[in-house]
Amino acid sequence: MHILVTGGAGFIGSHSVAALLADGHTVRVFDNLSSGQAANVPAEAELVIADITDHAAVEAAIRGCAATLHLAALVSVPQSLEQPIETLAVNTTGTAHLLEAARRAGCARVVLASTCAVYGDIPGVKDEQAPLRPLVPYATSKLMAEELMRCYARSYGVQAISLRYFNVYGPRQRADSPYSGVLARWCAAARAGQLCRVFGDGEQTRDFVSVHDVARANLMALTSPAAVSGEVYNVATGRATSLNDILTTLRDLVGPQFSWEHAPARTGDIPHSRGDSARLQDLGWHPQVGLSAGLAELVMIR
Ligand code: UD2
Repeated sequence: MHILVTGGAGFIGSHSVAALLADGHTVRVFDNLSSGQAANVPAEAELVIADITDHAAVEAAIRGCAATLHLAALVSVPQSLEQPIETLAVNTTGTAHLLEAARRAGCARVVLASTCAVYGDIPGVKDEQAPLRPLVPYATSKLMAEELMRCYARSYGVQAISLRYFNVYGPRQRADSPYSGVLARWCAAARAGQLCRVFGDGEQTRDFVSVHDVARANLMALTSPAAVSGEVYNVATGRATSLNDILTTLRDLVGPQFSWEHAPARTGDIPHSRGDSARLQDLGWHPQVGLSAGLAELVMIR
């Protein structure tokens, strides 16, 4: 297939593009390079530099594509609190531009990158039937994008599939912002011989899913005949790992020089997050990268 990947120059995007190329597809990347980098795009893929809110550019880029992986978004929770209008414009209206362009161009399938943030702080393991409690504009913007996906599935027959990623980590995740993912920050600190910082007591847990597994989930959602249009699927391992356990693993990997300090807990931090991905597993996806192997890869590279 010829596949459009919006946000394809970013962290999850570049791994997904590589997985699609390896599966024999041709890929066009659409990215404004606001957080992604042209160097992340494999030479075999075409790169269109444009903004997801530029309707004419989206329409031109989607022409001839049988499917689209829609990753272009503003992904920072704190930025969404400071800039809710921009977040809604890119994440929600951007998805509307993409879906409308898909409808007009006859692009049969769209896969949206959504987030576990739509569940907010509800307790327990989250499956797709769990109550939704978006607590920040980022989460609301993605929930509204999911609703647009359902709308285009029902009203226009676009095969629209949303994936709710849990905490994604892996190579090429940016570590240079205070709001970068915890594993990217800690592994960068470990490589540089610097102290890392633990917000709170470190007993909070997350469901960390490797970007390699996320790329395979994206490939499956784009190609599987069994993926149900209008549905959402969690992308999670089902395992909760505490930050303290990660610190122990990193010390084993790096040595006793790896050290950390504690800082006050982040306001609004969710204590525990764990996803049930049985629905995606029914399609044949299973997480393959264990956390210790994933951490070892992150500590070694770059
Ligand atoms: C993740 C997503 C966010 C949203 C949210 C939904 C990332 C990067 N962010 O936020 O977009 O989907 O889930 O619930 O995946 N921490 C430290 N030290 C650091 C950085 C973080 O202790 O240097 C802690 C932080 O307080 C939190 C945990 O590590 O308890 C994970 O933080 P995160 O920023 O990687 O991700 P999270 O779960 O807050």
